[in-house]
Amino acid sequence: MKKIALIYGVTGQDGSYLSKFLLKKNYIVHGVKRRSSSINTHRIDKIYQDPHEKNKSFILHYGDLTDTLSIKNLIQTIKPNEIYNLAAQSHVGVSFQIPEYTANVDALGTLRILDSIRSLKLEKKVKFYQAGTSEMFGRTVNKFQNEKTNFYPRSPYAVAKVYAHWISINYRESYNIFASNGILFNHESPVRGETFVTKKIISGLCKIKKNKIKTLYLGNLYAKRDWGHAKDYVEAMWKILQYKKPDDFVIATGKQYTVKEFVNLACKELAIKISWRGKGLNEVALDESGRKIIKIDKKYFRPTEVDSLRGDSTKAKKILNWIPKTTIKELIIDMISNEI
Ligand code: NAP
Ligand code: G4F
Repeated sequence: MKKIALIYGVTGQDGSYLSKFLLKKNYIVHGVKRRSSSINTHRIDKIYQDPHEKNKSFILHYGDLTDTLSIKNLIQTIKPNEIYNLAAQSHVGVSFQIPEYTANVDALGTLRILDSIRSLKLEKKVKFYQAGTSEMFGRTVNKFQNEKTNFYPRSPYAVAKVYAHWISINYRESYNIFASNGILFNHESPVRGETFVTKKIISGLCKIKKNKIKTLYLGNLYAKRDWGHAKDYVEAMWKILQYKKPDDFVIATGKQYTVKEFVNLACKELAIKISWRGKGLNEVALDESGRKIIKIDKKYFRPTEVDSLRGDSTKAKKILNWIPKTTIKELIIDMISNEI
C-alpha cells in the first residue's frame, strides 16, 4: 500500500522539494495551499505537468493553519501516515511587523494540527514532523549548536517556533503522538523566497550583470549563517519520520559564512570583480568601473539580530545516516544557473 503524506506549506520552498522527494518514493502526497488573490503555486506547477504524475498522486486542498475546522476535516478525511508541518510566516524580519499573526500561524497552527491528531484518535496512525529552526538558538554563546544547546529566541518568529517545538514534545510525552522536531539551519535553493538574503543577493547580482538594476541594497553584512541546500534538507525531514521513535534532530552543514562572504562567493561565480569601501551604513561594494553596486539600507536591519549560527548535526549523521551533500559553491552555482 502506498503511504500517504499531508504537507502543510506545500507551496513554499521546502514543500515543493519535499513533494517531489516523496512522490519519487511512491507516496500519495496531499498538499495544503492557502487561498490567494494571485497564483501561489508556481513552485509546484511542474509536478502537475510531469507526465508520470498527471495529478494522480499529488492532490491539493485549500486550507490555512489559522483555521482549526479545515485542519481537523482534512486530517479526518485523508488519514495520512505522515504530516509535515512546513507552513509558517517564515520571514524573521517581517515577524517584527506582524508578531500576532506570526504567533497564530507558527505557534498555534502547530498546536491545531497536534490537537486534531489527538482528538481524532489518530495517535497510532499518524507521524508528525515539525519544521523547527536554528533561529530558536538566537543569541547563543555556543560556537556550534546541537540538540542540547539552550534556546534564546531573538524575534517573534523564533519565539513562536520555540512554542511549536515544545508543544510537539509535550504532545509526544502526554499523548504518545509520534511528533518529531527537525531543527534546521538555513537552507536555500533556486526557489527560495525572493526576500531572503541569499536569493536577494543572487537575483540582484544577476540583474546588475545584465544592467537591469544599478544597485543592490542590503542590511547587516556581518551576520553569520550556516547555509545548506533545501534538496538535502527535505531528505533529512523524511529520515526523521522513518526513525523508530520520535526525536529531535539538528540539520546543518557545520560551515559558516557571513552575508558579505556570501556576496563575495556569488560575485566570484558571476565573474563580477568587486572591492569593498567604507564602514557601517556607508559601506559599499564597487565594481571594476567604480560603480557602487551594493549599498547598505538600514531598513533591512532587525531590532534584534542573530549574529552567529553554526550547526552540529553529529546526531543526525550517527542515527539517521544523514549528511549534507551540497557545498556552498554548488548551491550558489545552482541558484545562479536558474536565475540566468
Ligand atoms: P516558505 O518558502 O516561506 O514557505 C512557507 C509555506 O507556508 C508556504 O507554502 C506558505 O504559503 C505557507 N503558509 C504561510 N502561512 C500559512 C498559513 N496561515 N496557513 C497555511 N500555510 C501557510 O518557507 P520554507 O523556506 O519552505 O520553510 C519551510 C518551513 O521550515 C517553515 O516553517 C520555516 O519557518 C521553516 N524553516 C525554514 C528554514 C529555511 O532556511 N528555509 C530553516 C529552518 C526552518 P504561501 O505560498 O501561500 O505563502
Ligand atoms: O535570509 P534571511 O532573511 O534568513 P534568516 O533571518 O536567517 O531566517 C531564515 O533562516 C531561518 C533558519 O535559521 C529560518 F527559520 C527562517 O524561516 C528563514 O528561512 O537573513 C539572513 C541574515 C540575517 O542576519 C539578516 O539580518 O542576513 C541578514 N541580511 C542582511 N541583509 C538580510 C539582508 N536579510 C534579508 N532578508 N534581507 C537583506 O537585505
